[in-house]
Amino acid sequence: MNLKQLVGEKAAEYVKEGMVVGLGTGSTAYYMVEALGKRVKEGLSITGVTTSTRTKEHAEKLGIPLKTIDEVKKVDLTIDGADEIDAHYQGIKGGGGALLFEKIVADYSDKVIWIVDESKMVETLGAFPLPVEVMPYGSQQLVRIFEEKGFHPTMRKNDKEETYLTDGGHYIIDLQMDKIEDPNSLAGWLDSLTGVMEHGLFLNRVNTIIVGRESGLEVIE
Ligand code: ABF
Repeated sequence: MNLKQLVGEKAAEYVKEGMVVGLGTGSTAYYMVEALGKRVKEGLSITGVTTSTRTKEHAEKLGIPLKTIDEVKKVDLTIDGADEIDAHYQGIKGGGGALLFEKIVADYSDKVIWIVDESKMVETLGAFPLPVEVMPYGSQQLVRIFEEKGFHPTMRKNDKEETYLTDGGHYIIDLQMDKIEDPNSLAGWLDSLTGVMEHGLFLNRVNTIIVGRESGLEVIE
């Protein structure tokens, strides 16, 4: 069974007529967007607000009406994937490189649903490299700071081995933290660094988590 498809389609059921819906990024969110596209073809009237160029292109192909985050008063519901979720429902996102726009859309949403397969549920965050989105100007200074901290930073590359550029025109430095015992203080420290635009620690930002397990669906409210 395709657990990503299972949770993506389940999450699409939470979308009601007339909603402004934040459309997430990634291979799980893909199935949610597909399911919404089908419902739009059947007459559902919604407005999508996308979190990446690739989700925008996908939604446009399906005929989902779109507006930017600046053209709507607020977002009723955002549905997005995640890379890791710990026992306190804190998350790491950004493996797909869309963390800044994802966090912007999520933070202007009344409700946020994360959709994941069971492999994303962990005891403690950190096995997944923590993405940090940075301004290109000064990024090597940040690499040096992260190296001195022992965070094993790597500048993310695209599939042509060039420095990856986000939709926002920034670089991403991935940190290998292994275990993040205190995500709140790490997030506070990252936020204090000049040149850091955003990081992939999504703390206290989710209302519902839908987990696809081989044994079935788990909904955590
Ligand atoms: C997006 O969804 C990204 O932040 C994250 O990398 C991705 C989750 O991965 P996937 O759904 O493709 O497994 O929100």
